[in-house]
Amino acid sequence: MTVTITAFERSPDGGMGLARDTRVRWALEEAGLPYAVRPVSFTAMKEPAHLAVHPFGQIPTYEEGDLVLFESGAIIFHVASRHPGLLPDDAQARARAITWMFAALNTVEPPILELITVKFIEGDKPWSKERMPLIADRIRHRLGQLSARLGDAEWLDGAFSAGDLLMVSVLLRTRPSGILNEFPSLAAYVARGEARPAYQRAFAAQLAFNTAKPAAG
Ligand code: GTB
Repeated sequence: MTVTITAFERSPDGGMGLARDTRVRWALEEAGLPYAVRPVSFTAMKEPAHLAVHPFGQIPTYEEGDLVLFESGAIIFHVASRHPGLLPDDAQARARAITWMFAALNTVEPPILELITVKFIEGDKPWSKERMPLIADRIRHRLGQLSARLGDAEWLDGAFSAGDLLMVSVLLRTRPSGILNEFPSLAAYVARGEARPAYQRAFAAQLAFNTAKPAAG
């Protein structure tokens, strides 16, 4: 059955791969699942047709026959649950990999999102300059804990899993601030994720999508 995901018609990052369709593309590539991409403009995102697919008017979404999903974590869990390569077979290892998926989205990503919000959306507020270092320190605290747990392991818990896919995707968002490079073992962990052929294909696909010239006419 054909899988169709949605992505920004033009990502504001110009193809740096930071929008959340990249992590879904990556999971689909790891699973070896072909997919189509439906571009959605910022206007269309808030219109009834898209709101019927995504109640919060965002990307990414996932359609497979009559199954319609939103939330990148849920989409990746769905893909990982049905295709080999993203979740271990052993029940306990699988539960731990799923725990890392939640940790990436619920514990590591929130302060990173706060920094992005205060920088790009609330940057004109008088308090934003004062708030920024506080949030940056909160991120550093989390990354310090994560780095301590990772140690010199290749991945978070044995073989590469959807937990690593989400953690690497989340950590990538700290690179523009320079914070990622303050943690050399995490920077190397992210680089290992980026070096995976499936990530490379996903990144190249979103870059081509975001830099394609509009059709003439
Ligand atoms: N929890 C949801 C999920 O994980 O799927 C969050 C989805 C979400 O935030 N989607 C964003 C969106 O649709 C795109 S990814 N925003 C439009 C809106 O809310 O109106 C966030 C994002 C946006 C832009 C960049 N960028 O340009 O660098 C990076 C990430």
